[in-house]
Amino acid sequence: MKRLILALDVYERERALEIAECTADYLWAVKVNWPLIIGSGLGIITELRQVTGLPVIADLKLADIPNTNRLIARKVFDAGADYIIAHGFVGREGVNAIMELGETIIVVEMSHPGAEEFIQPATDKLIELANELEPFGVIAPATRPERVAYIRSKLKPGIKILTPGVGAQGGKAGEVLKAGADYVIVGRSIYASENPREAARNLHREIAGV
Ligand code: O7M
Repeated sequence: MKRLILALDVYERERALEIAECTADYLWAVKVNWPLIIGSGLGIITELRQVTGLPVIADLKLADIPNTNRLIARKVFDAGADYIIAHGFVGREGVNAIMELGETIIVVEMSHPGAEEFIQPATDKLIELANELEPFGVIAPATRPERVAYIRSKLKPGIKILTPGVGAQGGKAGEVLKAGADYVIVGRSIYASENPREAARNLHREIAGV
């Protein structure tokens, strides 16, 4: 089973397509964030799907009023995104507006040190929100496997846990999968390496051995 998601945080369309194509064999999905959408336009989502045949996750971390979330999400799903990532702290209506249009992933905790300031104190409530709305999945930090284990213990079975923070931010794929993650999200360790295909293959092998 493939459990690796490529975080394709480059600006340039051609570079993005090249990296996605050469790593696709080892991926479950490709995640696009603002850098690539700003650099290459929304059409990159359709192109990535065509080139890789894989699902595309639009990591916009939407955090607006329901109407604005809906307006953005409609265009992004129309462009071919299979999943959209949203913040839950704006309240259930904001998330619902996206979920009505397509598959959604809710951030319940983040991977960087600053996550301890505001988002970690809200994690329990964000887990409750996810359990109520039952999105496809939630985002949790690969940099803190013990928090992933905690989140897994509170989250309804069936809701997937996707974990960024492996590699460049210090998290280890094997550890976080053992802690209960379903997928690992990896950016720089793949796209900034000299040989992205080999980097993705090595991670794929590490994951397969868990
Ligand atoms: O492997 P990296 O550090 O180069 O990239 C990690 C990617 O995951 C990058 O696209 C970040 O925006 C994203 N991310 C985090 O690093 N930390 C988080 O807490 C949340 C995300 C994310 O994907 O949120 C949905």
